[in-house]
This record gives sequence, structure tokens and C-alpha cells, in this order.
Amino acid sequence: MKNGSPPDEKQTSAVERALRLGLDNLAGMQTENGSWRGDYGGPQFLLPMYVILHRIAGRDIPVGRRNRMLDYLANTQNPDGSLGLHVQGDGSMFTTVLGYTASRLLGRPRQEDSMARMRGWIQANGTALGAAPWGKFCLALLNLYPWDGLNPVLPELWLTPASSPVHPSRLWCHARQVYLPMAYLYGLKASIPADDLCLELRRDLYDRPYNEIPFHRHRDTVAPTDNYKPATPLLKAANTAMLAFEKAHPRALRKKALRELLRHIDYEDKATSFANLGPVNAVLNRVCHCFREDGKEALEQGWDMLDRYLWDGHDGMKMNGYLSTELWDTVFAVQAILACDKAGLQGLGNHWDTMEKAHDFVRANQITEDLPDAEAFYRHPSRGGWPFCSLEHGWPITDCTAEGLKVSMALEKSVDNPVPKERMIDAVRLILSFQNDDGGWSSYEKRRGGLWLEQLNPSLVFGDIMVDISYPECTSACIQGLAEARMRFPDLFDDRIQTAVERGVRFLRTSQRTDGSWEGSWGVCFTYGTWFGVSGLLAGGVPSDDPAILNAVSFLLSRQKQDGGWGEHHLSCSQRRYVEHPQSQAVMTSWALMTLARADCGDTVAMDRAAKFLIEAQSADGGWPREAIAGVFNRTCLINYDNYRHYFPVWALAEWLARTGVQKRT
Ligand code: LAN
Repeated sequence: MKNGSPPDEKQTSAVERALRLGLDNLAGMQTENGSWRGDYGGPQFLLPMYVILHRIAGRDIPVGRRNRMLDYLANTQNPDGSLGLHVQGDGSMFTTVLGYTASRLLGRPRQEDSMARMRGWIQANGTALGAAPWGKFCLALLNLYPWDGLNPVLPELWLTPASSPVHPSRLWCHARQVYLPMAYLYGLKASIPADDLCLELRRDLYDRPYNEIPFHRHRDTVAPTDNYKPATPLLKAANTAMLAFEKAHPRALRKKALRELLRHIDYEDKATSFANLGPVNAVLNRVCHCFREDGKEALEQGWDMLDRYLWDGHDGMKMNGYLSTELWDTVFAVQAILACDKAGLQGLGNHWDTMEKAHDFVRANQITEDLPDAEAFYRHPSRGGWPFCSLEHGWPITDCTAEGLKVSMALEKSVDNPVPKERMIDAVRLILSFQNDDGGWSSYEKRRGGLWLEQLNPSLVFGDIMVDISYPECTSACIQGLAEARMRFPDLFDDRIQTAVERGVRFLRTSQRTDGSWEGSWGVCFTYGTWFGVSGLLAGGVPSDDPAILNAVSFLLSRQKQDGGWGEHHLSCSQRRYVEHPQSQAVMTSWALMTLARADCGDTVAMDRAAKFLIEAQSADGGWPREAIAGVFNRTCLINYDNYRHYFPVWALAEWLARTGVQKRT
């Protein structure tokens, strides 16, 4: 590694200017409740599901919204007529079929050019018969696909003993909460009556008359575009067994199972103030209410909350991937601003008001109570945790809790009304309770099921949805939170914090790849993972000359582009190997620069070039322009964290400046 000289005065003042502009821009983006929140679009199946729910419920969507939704569907259409699984993806049968259906339900005329092109793509790629199972499921609700063309989602699984290895409580909570209403709707074979539009759609989505299609032979038909995780022999065997059961199931048992499912659905609605865990179960739970006799009240109560998922963005109106990004965006914006403070940036004084308000938001959105009867509904304790969005949602997340705790401790001395000490201690206790046996942390719960369960993944389009395993990102955040908590509360928890940190560090070491990188699961991809991997090790007390850190640093340096930036393609996530993006990306460059700065990278020239890239990429308003999406889930689906481009560059430049400042003084 080369040893460069510290940045000259010119660059220091350029970075200070950039930071001041960036800070003003960030402060200007804060919302009235003290939080930041942003566009959280990307997945293309969500808005159609929202529209389909409205058709089933017979609820009108106001015309202004309808038009903005149609704008979105047109603006995100690929040149070949298709829609991708996400807005940057090649055509997917799943989302193209749903997008076509939603466009017709929203009133776009059949003969319009965009519709003709979508139909053309559907017909040329094997028709709706090849849509991934979730797509066929939605079509079945609309009477556009018969239930016997689907593999069963058995309600009775919920009646098996909780100790059984396939009990739904073992699943990742998102899979569990999606397959819960699906099991109810499958059990009922719930469909709305066919109307004229339905008959027309049946003609458009298939290449033969609907009545002549042997749907039951297409249970396993899937278009190549939708077949990321092809059915395993185990899944095929399970489907065969479930079909046999479905043909012979005792009626009384089905009734009992459906009752049990409704109990869980109602509990989830109530526990989340009708926000629901995510957008998919938010839609599907409501579809369940449409088909039950006593569902009217739940439906009426929940509409306002559902509409908070909508986002009117630059490309039209979409359904966001979560209720909001508020807590997540806020804790990062705060840390970016704090990093400027640590870098000794003059003029931060103007922003203490911003920080006070942001802290109030963080404090007000910590979960302070456990849910009643949590265990009976397979919920881990919640008290002390932070969610990704806001309090009423109420599902604590490991890393959100750790980031919330970090911010509370960092601001404790500077704000008028800090998070009470007892609540910080609750957060520490919760984080400790989340740690897995392998030393790592999962996303929402302790890991509950065997890895083999992934072989039963019935979605085919998504990877890694069945079990909440340990992730380097969540592990790193929890180590960081705990390491600081250990200093804040040296007399508490005996040596439990220390032990947890050490075990976490061990997990990070074993999950590092031989090339020095970590594979990320919630951001693209090795760049994101490596930021967390290195930050977690350092927070856990690993020195910066440890071989693991040096290895990570050389990984990053080897990926730096000519222009000083980093750019990783989202295909890294699905292909699970580093795929370079043709352009450097500000967000990824920020992750890389921050990692190098924290790791005391000796190659100051590389860092100078990265900083220069970020400074030059900044817009006149102090933000950074829209770029490739940097968020992802389940290997295949991108999700846009729109505010990343506004706080990560500020944060990285500030940490870099702080480090070079120190160098200058010494
Ligand atoms: C999220 C959003 C938050 C995110 C972080 C906290 C950033 C991460 O560090 C851990 C994982 C988590 C909680 C996460 C997991 C997957 C989610 C819930 C999402 C990306 C938001 C939407 C996505 C959800 C699964 C979308 C619905 C699709 C299914 C396959 C069920």
C-alpha cells in the first residue's frame, strides 16, 4: 500500500464546503415530526397487489391517485413491454401479468400501445401460466386462474405441534406472515365472481380459451424469468404430499385450521395498529377480511394505515416496501451529522435544533411494552426495541434497535430530554436476547429453523426467505451498539455484553470470504457487507492491523475504479459474486471510503480520490443525484433507499476528514 501525503488546504476547504452544503440539504429534508423518510419503491408486485385488493373489496381509488399509479406503471415499463421484478430488472412474468391486470383495473384502455406491448411480451414468454406462484395466487383471487392450478398452502400446518420442524413459527417472520393469509385464502379457495373485465383478461393473459387450459397440469410451470430458485426435489415431494392431503382433508379439521389462522391474522393486525409487518401481508390480511363474514370492521379500521404505504414519487405513485423508512433514515442522518461534528466542522451549531428534533423522534418511537400474549403468537419480546419505521408498527428489528441505541447514547449529553437510562438498558437486554447460537444476529428474531427449510421455499422468485439466519450486517450493528453500551453501563450485565461481543466478532470472522469481503443481504452487496464487516470487527476491539481488516481493505482497494469511485452491480446479489457496475455510485463509494477511513488504510491517495469523486458528484443543492438502487432483499429484489444518497456521502466525507485531520496534527 502506498503512503500518500495528507490532503492539501485546497481539498480540505473543498470538503468542508461540500459538507456544509450537504448538511444544510439534510437539515432541509427533515420532516415536521423530526424524522427523515424517503421513497421506498423498487419492487413491482406491490402496487398491483394494492389495486387488486381494491377490486376485491369494491373500494374506489380516487381518480387523482389512479392516474398517478398509471403513470408509475407506464414509467417503469421496460422497452420490450415487460415489467421487472423490480424497477431495474429485466422482464418478469410475475410482475408483468400483475401489472397488466392492475393497469386494466385502474382503467387504462386495452388498445393503448403500452398495453399491447405488455400483452405481446406475456404471449411471447409463455403467458400467465408461467407466472411465479405469488402471481398465480393473486390471479386466483380475481378468478383469473383456478385454485387447482396451484400447489397447496395448507392451513392445517398451523395445527401441527409448535415443536415440529416444519411448524410455521419456525419461518422468517416475513414468510410466516405472508403464508398465513395465503393459507386462509387457499383454504377457502377465495375468488370473486367473474365480470366482463375478468373474461377479457382471461383472453389477454393466455394463448388459448380459458376453459380449454388444463391448469392442474401447470402447478409447476414457471417461466425462466421467474425461476430464480427452482423447485427442489424436497419441495416437489412436499407438494405431492400436500395435494394428496388436500384431496382428502377432513372438513372439521379445515374449519378448525381456518379459525386458528384468523386468530393469528387478527392478532397481527392489532399488534401493528393495522400497519402489518410488511406490504404483502398488509394487502393479504385485508383480502382475508373481504372473504370472511365478520371482516367489515377490520377492513374499515385499516384503510388509513394501508394508504400510508403509498408514495407519490418522481416516477408516479407506488406502494412502498414498508410502512415508512423513518427510524432507519433518521438514525443514519443523525450519525452523518454527528460525524461532521467529530470532524470539527465549523458551523454545526445551526443544526442542533435538527438534532434535538431527530432525537425526540427516536425517543418517541422506541417500543416500551411487550405485546400481550406474545408467545402464543410466536412473537419474541419487543420491549426496548426499535422498528424500521415507527412505533405503531411495533415489530422490533435487531439492527434498528442497535442503531436506535447508538444514537440515544451518542446524544444523551447534548439533548434536553434524553432517552431514559432504563430504556437504554431495555434495549441492551433485548439485543442480548436476540443473539443466535452461532454468535450472529438475524433480522427480527432468533433463528428458529434449520437451514434445510430453505429447500421448501415455494416462492421460486426469491432466495433465502424461509429462515431468519445470522447476517453480517445485523451482527455488526449489534456489536457496535453493545460495545458502546459496555462503556456506558460498565457495572451492568456482568460480563454478558463482553461475551456477546466476542461471540459476534467470531461470527464476523467466520463469515468473511477469502477475498476479504463480506456478502451483504440488504444492500448491494459485497461493498455493503464489507462496510458492516469491518465496522463490526473494529467496534468489537479488533485492531486495524489484524489480517481480517487488512484483507478487507485490499479487497476494497482492488475494486476502486479509475474515477476514484466504487460501483457494484445489483447482479452481485443474485449471482453471489462481485459484478462491477459500469458507473461509480456515490452511495457505494461512501461505504467504501468510510470503511477505509475507519480501517486506517495506509493508501491515503486512494481515499483522496474517493473523496474527490464524492465532492465532484455533489449537486448544487447539496444532495447527490439519483443513481442505481443500492438496497435489496432476498437476493433478487431491489428496493430503493432514496435518502442513502443524501446522508452516506456526508457521513463518509466527514469520517475521512476527521481521520486526515488527525494525521495532519500528528
Ligand atoms: C426490510 C427493510 C429493513 C431491513 C433492514 C433493517 C435494513 C435490514 O438491515 C434487515 C432486514 C430488513 C428488516 C428488511 C427485510 C426484508 C423486507 C422486510 C425489507 C427489505 C423491506 C421489504 C422486505 C419484505 C420482505 C418485502 C415483502 C416481500 C417478501 C418476500 C415477503
